[in-house]
Amino acid sequence: MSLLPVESISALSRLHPKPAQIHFQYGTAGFRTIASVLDSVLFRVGVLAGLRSKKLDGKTIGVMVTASHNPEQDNGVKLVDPRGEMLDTSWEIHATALSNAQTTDDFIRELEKLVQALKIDLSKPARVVYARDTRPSGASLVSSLEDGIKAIGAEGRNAGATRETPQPLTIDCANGVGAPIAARLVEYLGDTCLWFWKTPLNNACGADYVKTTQKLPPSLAGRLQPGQRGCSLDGDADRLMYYYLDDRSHFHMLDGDKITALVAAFIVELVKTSGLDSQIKVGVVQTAYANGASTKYLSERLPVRCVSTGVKHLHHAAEHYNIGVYFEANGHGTVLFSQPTQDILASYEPTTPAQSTALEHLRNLNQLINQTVGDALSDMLLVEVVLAHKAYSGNEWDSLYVDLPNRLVKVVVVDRTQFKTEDAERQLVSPVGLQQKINELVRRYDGGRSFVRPSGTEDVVRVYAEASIKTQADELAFRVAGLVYDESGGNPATRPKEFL
Ligand code: 16G
Ligand code: MG
Repeated sequence: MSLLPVESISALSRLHPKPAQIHFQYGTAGFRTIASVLDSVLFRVGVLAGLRSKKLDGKTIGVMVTASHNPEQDNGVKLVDPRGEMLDTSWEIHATALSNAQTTDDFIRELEKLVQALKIDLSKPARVVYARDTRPSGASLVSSLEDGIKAIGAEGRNAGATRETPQPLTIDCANGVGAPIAARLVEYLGDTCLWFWKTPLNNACGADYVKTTQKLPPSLAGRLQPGQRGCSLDGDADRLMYYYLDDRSHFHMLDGDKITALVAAFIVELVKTSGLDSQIKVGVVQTAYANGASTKYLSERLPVRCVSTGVKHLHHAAEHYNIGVYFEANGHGTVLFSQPTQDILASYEPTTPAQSTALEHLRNLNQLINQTVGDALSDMLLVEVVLAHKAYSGNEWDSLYVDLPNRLVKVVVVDRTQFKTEDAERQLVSPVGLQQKINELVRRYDGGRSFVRPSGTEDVVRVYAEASIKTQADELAFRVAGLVYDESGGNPATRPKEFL
């Protein structure tokens, strides 16, 4: 059986002497008092957290450095058990005893008593995760805690360390109906976290510009800084496209598929953490335009249905899930909570603090999301909430999956009504025989996928193609476009030359 690492504990403990005359008490929410006397307590809590983790076979123990609503000059520390609940009350007395040992030798004697009494196997691993609030005293108290974690040989992880100050978000409202509302929103949120930029209505700006050109609206050039994220709404504020500039100022688009992946994965996680996963099933609805990589990413996590293009089809299908997440790649979409699900959320009684937090987040999302119709500003707030919770930058969000190269081509045909589809627009049934030819072509491309459908808003037929490399996706799209053109009786003399 291993022994206490007495040497390292002694050496480090001497750096954190207990102030004389002060009696500490592990109370309702841990130790809490004026921050200037807490140094030794933090060190000793670090050691104790390591022992508690060993006692629980290496399960992770949490330590939170905070004095909640108390004045700024106060601080405190509390221990959290592996499932997120408060420290087992039978250990509070050990915490109090250790914190009051007068000298380093007394402290070590107390530790030895504790190890013996509780039969702690010191050869077990120990893991401690910790964080602090924003009090000025927090940083130095955390470093005392880290000394304690080190002294007992536990593995420590600072869960608050990587959180950077959130970058402001730039919103391009295409100067449409979202613009005056976004301007009001900025009044509430302050311009450090939200900027709003005016541009001529739908002129080289807005969600459609971003999706079709895959470029930053020129009016935002020089305003969006590397690492910063922005978003564009369309004129009637029912489409949302996100994007960011990487460190080298390269533009990256985060479309409706990326929004689905971000939001659906977050909701699934909350449902699971809240303990409601046997009662609430989350599902996703997409169209054939969803990037194949997004469909793969999502299908590995939850049920995914494909329906015909158009919000009405997606919305209707999403109503069949307990929580249905739908976004078209072009940025239309929302999340729907069924009535029975809303009832469950309202009445469910969580049994641990972690369940309770997750439940609260679900209830808040249910309030935040506009479930009547895809509403770009409400969707934007939803995305911001998830990014803040996950502490994701644009780059981290983008890395959930890597888009397959793709190409969308329009074909002007004599009569687009001769094009008829089935299987959520993925198969052409008319003109007869054309689907067969497309299938033969697709088979020749690695990772190839292509479908053809008549547009519902323009007098054209749309061709979509994907392949594992960009030049192949382009070539496949143009070849399918060529088949469509020829099949529809297009004049060979006016056949676009890129339709190979
Ligand atoms: C409309 C639809 C949109 C669809 C698009 C397809 C609504 C509110 N909008 O904008 O959902 O993606 O048409 O256009 O339903 P297309 O048929 O020309 O490809
Ligand atoms: Mg619109």
